Order: sequence, then C-alpha cells, then structure tokens
Amino acid sequence: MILIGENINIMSSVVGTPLKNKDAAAVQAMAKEEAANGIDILDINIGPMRKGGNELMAWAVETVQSVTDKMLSLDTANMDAMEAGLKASKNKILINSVSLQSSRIDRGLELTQKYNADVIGLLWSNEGMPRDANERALNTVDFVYKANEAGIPNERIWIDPIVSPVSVEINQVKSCTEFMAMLGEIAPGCKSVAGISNVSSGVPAELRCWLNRTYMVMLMKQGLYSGIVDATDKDLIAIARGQRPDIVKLIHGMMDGEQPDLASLPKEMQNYARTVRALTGESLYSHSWLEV
Ligand code: THG
Repeated sequence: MILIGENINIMSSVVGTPLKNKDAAAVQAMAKEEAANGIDILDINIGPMRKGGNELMAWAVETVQSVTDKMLSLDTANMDAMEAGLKASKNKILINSVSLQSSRIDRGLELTQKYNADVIGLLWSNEGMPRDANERALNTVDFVYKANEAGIPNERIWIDPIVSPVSVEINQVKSCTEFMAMLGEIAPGCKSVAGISNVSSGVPAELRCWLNRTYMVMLMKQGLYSGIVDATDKDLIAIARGQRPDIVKLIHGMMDGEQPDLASLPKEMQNYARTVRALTGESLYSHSWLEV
C-alpha cells in the first residue's frame, strides 16, 4: 500500500508555526523523519490560506524537495496557491484535492491536466457530504466522467470517500468500508485514498492509534490503494508493510465473521479485536471502548 504522510500540516502542534513562519529547519526535519520512517508521498497542507498562500506553498515545495525526492501531495483549497506549488515542483505532484463542487472542479481539473499531475477526487458535491455508499458511487461516476472529459485517464485519479470520525458517525464509517469494496467495479483503473486519521478525530490522543491502525487494515481488505496517515506511527507503518500478519489475520478474520475468544488473546490483540467491533458498529463506540 502507498502511504501518504500527513504531518507537514499548518494545524500541527509540531510544524504548524514553523510552516507559517517559513522556518525551513523544522519543516525539513519533519520531511526527513517521514521519509526515514518509510513514507512514500509527503503531504503539504497549508489549509485555505488566502493571503500569502502562493508564496508559502512554493516555499514549502522547494524546502521539502531540497531534502527528499519523494513525491509530494499538495493540500489547499486555494487553487492559486496550488498552481504556485505545481510550478515550483521538480517532480510530478498529487493534487489534494478536487471536489465535485461547481466552484472547484473546473479549475482543479484544468490544473491537473496543465501540469500532468495526479488528482484526488474528493466525493464532496454541491449537495455536501455523501450520505451513504450509493451516493459515494454516484459522485464517483460524476467525478470520473468530468475528469475523463478534461483528458485525465483513470490511472491518474485517486478517489477519496471522505472518512468520518467514529465518535460522531458510525454509519458513515461503515459506508466508507462498504464503498471501498465497490470502487473497483464502479471505476476500473482508478486508485483510492482515505484520510485514515479522520476516523479517530476527537478521540484522546494516546488512544487514536488503535482506531487508525485497525481502520487502515479494514480498508486494506477492501482493496485500499493508499492512506493518508500519521507518519510518526511506526507500528502503523509496519502493519501496512506486511510486518504484522498476525494483526491483519485477526482483523480480516473478524470481518469474515470470526468471533475470537478475547480472554485468550494478549492485551494488544484484545485491543485490535475490540476496535474492530467498534468500527463495524457491533459495539457502541465510547472513549472507553478498549476497556469494555
Ligand atoms: N482526505 C484528503 N486529505 C486530507 C484528509 C482526507 N487532508 C487532511 C486530513 N484529511 C488528513 N490529515 C490529517 C492531519 C492531521 C490530523 C488528522 C488528519 C490530526 N492532527 C492532530 C489533531 O487534530 O488532533 C493534531 C496534530 C498535532 O497537533 O500535531 O489529527 O480525509 N484527501
């Protein structure tokens, strides 16, 4: 699986301020850490950033590319800043992201074509967030049609179902899993991408990794091509790289209906088993889900 590191982010407590202030050392240190941990693509997220967005994105691209040759994905709603980043880059870029909203899609697809980029198709439309797997499927068909019309082949389209927090919307978490299993038939040749850490948003920081790792493994069973992940979670990366087949076997087995005897499992595996139950809706989510 392709791993996209989410840590170079304007909201981050570690590099948010350095990124805003164009403090190269801290941003480069994070880029090197992500690369050293085995991340494939580094996301640079400057948020909506109206004023100064162009300069900041171009600076961030050059600053990161001076320490690593990894592919970059650029995350901003400001399409002028996106273009500044595309111009500044030495390598092919993944545009993160273009939604189906009529105010967004034309410019986003135009930039994708002009710079021969790959594009994340975010399934948010004029009607807002898709409500279930079927609306995600309809939005996918719309997005792929428009992208193809703009000259972009399926191989350059990465479909993002928009992952929701489990603490808010278990039905949306289930819909994303369900949709991911359908995507191969709906849009052959397209790639997929999911913001894994979204699932644990609002959860106490020290507990988030259980939800992130488990949800990633669940989506892997449905063929997930890539995940936007916390690049400092080495255990998550080890799981994605096939170094923890025991965990994958437990989670995939439970998705196929196996009911492991929790008492016989070590605490780590119990945590994963309880987390599967929370993410499939089999048990009700609360912040004490690992204890009950
Ligand atoms: N799809 C696409 N792009 C995305 C998302 C997605 N980009 C943004 C987001 N979702 C993925 N990136 C993050 C980055 C950080 C966090 C979650 C997802 C995060 N940060 C900590 C927090 O909010 O508590 C703060 C980190 C810190 O303080 O250092 O959780 O779905 N295409």
